[in-house]
Amino acid sequence: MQQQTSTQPAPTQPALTEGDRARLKATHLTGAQLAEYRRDGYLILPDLFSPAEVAAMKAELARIQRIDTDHLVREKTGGVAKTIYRVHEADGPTRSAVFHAASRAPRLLDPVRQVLADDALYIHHTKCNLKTAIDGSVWQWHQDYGSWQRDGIPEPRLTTALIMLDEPTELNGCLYFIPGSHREGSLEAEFNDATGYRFYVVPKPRLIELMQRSPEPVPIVGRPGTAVLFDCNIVHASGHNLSRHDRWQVYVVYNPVANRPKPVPSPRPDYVRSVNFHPLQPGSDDILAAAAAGIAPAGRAAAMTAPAAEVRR
Ligand SMILES: O=C(O)CCC(=O)C(=O)O
Repeated sequence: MQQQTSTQPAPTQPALTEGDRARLKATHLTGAQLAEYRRDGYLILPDLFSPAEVAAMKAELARIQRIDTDHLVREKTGGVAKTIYRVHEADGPTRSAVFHAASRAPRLLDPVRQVLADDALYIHHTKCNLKTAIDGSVWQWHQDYGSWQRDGIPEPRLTTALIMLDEPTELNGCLYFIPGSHREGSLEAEFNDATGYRFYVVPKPRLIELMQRSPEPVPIVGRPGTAVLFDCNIVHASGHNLSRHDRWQVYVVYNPVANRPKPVPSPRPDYVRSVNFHPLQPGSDDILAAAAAGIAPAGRAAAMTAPAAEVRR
C-alpha cells in the first residue's frame, strides 16, 4: 500500500525570545555561577520570569493587599501594605495559586537546590515587600539569619530567592548588598521596629567597622522578572522610596528540611516561621497554566508538621 504523504508544512516551533533563552539557561547553574554565589553571597538571574508571569504576580498582590489580615504588615504612614506573608501555601488568607506555582517552578527550585546542595527543601516564609511610591520605607542593615536563628533554625543554611516585579532603582529604594559579608558569619544583632516591621539589625559600630574593610555596597537593580539568590548571612539594606514609582519585590526563603527550626519558647506565627516541613515537590515551569489549574490539595504532611501548640504565640 502506498504511504500517504502530507502536503501540510511541518509545524514550526515559535522562535525563542531572548527572555525565553535566559529562562531555559537559568535552570541549571554553571560552576562559575556557583563560585560567584559562594564568593559574593548572591547571584543575579536576569529575566527568570516572563512579563506575563510578572503581570500575574502583580495582579495577585494588588488583590491580596486589600485583605484585612494579620499576614500583612502596613506602613506606619498611609496604611499601605509594607509586607505580605505566606503567598506560597495552598491555604490561608494570603494564599495565591500563582505564587504557589512560581515558588515550585523547576527554573527557580533547581538553582536553589544547587546552591544549598540539598534537594529536600521547604519554604521558611514568603514575604512580598511592596515598597510603594513615597510611602515605602527603609530596611536597616541586617542579616536575615539574625531573625531566623531566633526562630530556632540551627544553621545559617538558607537561601532567599528575590523576584523583581518592578524595576528597582536607587531612587525607588532598591536593595543593597555588601559583597562577601556572608563570610563574616552571624553577627551580634539588636532588635528594631522603627518602621513597624520587627526584626534584628546590625548595630552601628559593628556595621561601620565592617563597611570600612568591605567593597562598596552594590545596588541590586534589574528588569522586572529578574531573580536574585542570596545567602541568609549577607548584610543588606534598602532606603526609602523617594520616587513616584512603586518597587514591589517578592522573597521566597528556602531552608533544608534537615535544618528545620527547633522548638523555641515563644515562636513567631506560622505565616513567618513556617511549620510545613513537607519537602517541596518540583512543579511546572508553565507557571500560568499551573496556577490556572489551581492548587493540588497534597503538600501538607501531617506527620511533618509541628503540633498546633508550637505554632501560635
Ligand atoms: O525589600 C527590601 O527593600 C528589603 C527587605 C529585606 O531586607 C528583608 O525583608 O529582610
